[in-house]
Amino acid sequence: MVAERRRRDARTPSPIMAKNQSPIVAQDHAVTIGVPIASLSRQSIEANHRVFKGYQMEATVVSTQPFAGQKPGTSGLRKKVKTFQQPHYLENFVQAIFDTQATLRGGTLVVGGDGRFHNREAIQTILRLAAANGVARVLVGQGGILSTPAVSCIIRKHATQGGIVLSASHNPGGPDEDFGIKFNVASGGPAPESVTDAIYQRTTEIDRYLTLQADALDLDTIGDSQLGEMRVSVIDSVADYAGLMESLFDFDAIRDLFKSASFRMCFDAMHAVTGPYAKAILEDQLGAPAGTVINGVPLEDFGGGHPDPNLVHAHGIVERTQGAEGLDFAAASDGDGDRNMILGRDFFVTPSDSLALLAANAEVAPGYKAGIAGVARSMPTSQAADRVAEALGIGCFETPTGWKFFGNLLDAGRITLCGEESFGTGSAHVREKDGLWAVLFWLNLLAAKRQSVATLVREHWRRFGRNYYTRHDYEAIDSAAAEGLVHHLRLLLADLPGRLLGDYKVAYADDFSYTDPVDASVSDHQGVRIGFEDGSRVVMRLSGTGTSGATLRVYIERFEPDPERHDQDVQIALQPLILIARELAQIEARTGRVEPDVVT
Ligand code: G16
Repeated sequence: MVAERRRRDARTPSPIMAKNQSPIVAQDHAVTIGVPIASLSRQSIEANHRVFKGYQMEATVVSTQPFAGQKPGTSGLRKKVKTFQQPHYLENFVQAIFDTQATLRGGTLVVGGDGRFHNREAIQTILRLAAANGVARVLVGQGGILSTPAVSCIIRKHATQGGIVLSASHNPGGPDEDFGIKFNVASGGPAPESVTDAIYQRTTEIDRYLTLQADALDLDTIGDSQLGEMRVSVIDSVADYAGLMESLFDFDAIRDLFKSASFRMCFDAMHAVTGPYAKAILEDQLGAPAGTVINGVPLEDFGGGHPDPNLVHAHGIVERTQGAEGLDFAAASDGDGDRNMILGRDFFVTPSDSLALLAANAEVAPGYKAGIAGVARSMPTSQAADRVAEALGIGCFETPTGWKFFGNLLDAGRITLCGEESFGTGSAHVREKDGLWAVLFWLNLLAAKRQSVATLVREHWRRFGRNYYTRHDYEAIDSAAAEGLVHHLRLLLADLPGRLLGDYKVAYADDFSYTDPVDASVSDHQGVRIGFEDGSRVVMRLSGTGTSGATLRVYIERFEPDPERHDQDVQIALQPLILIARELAQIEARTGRVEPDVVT
């Protein structure tokens, strides 16, 4: 692959030169290009063929070839760092974004990431491509840091044409670990499938990208600079987001909660992106004691940890909530700040219950005082929120896994709150799930009710019943074996309804298909659902976010209306259904795995 520069006729005045400027003479090293120019439209060549800032800074056309497998998964393109470090790999994907998203030319783009290894290099690459592709302005988080919900917030607040988030979310970081890139559209939400499909399609045929030869820009100093014709504004990573949070929650009530000596909490930022946000909001604005935020400095390798806020990877704070001296409240967020885990003393709130509880109590927060229009949950998320929606008489939607599927419902005002079992909760305030938002909502709730986390949840169960729920993950299994397992399940589906599996009679069995109620788009094959007559469910699907082999997720749920039976151990309460799932899918025979790697 050859990177060469096109010769520009130096006598042609630059379209951006001030009237009195003398023509700028092309530097000698602007040489003839040897790339398939025929693949570029004349317009796009001319549009990118400029002289900037008193010296030659032309768009360079670099010839390239498609890489296989640049199809975005559940949430963007996630691969090993080493894959992204291959020459042209990131450039191809980013160019595919510019080639398919016409509004970015002349528009404004937000760029930032979770600070993981390769974040800064990737941002510099994106800036050069953005300038060469005619983007007018880029807003970059200071130090390259922006959480996923902050990107969504900034896109919306500044009415930009989109944003690029660099993150592999909860996956580990470092030279041998994971990296990722995701494009968000002008609503602030993850690109819908029509957009990711177009980007992917473009990556399969791409043969050139446009870039600038330019030194790396300073990303650490807030302020504006110029890259060719493009303005680069390094912005405070936290300010816009913090302002939005203050508009939604009762900060005075939360301040009072922190003043009460009996309330003790801890927030684990897992050395990922939420550290600066949590420190600014919880400690500086809300007066939580210094040290409330732990692991608050974003590190390129997350301190060697796995920035996934669940009982396994965030066990440090789980321990701090245990026993009579345990903390009253603890929470954690993930790599890019969109996930959350909520804990009380000796108590773990499942993400499914958290969504249901927030929906049932939304009016405690000023931003939701007027009530909520509806709720949505991803298909594998427990049906706890459905019961709240029914009681409130509001709409309830079941969508495929992936935050992008909530976008249309939020935009159309059909829902206000939404959530996923994968530690994601959010609302119409942005178009991403939002870890710190969920923590603040819980703090607002605790401040309003002055009850413990455990009491709040138990009272909720008493009122609505308890949906026992667990997820079993079998990670990095052989991809062919995983596909075979899913195929096997699909073949079983037609014969399952009416059959008795253990004590459970199958009411329905299908491969979930979703028709978007707003734009009627259809998404098929979103996971195998087996529903039983008592409302219990077994769901199985392959993860769309892993980077090694395949991950089989098994989701199990059982409804228990009787408050006398709300205190069972979750795994024991669900044991019969767990065994049914294993047997039905032939998990051991097909994957060689006896037990799951992660149980949440
Ligand atoms: C992403 C998506 C979520 C999804 C989660 C797990 O979260 O945004 O919608 O629930 O992955 O997906 P899967 O089960 O396919 O692995 P994140 O936090 O990784 O961006």
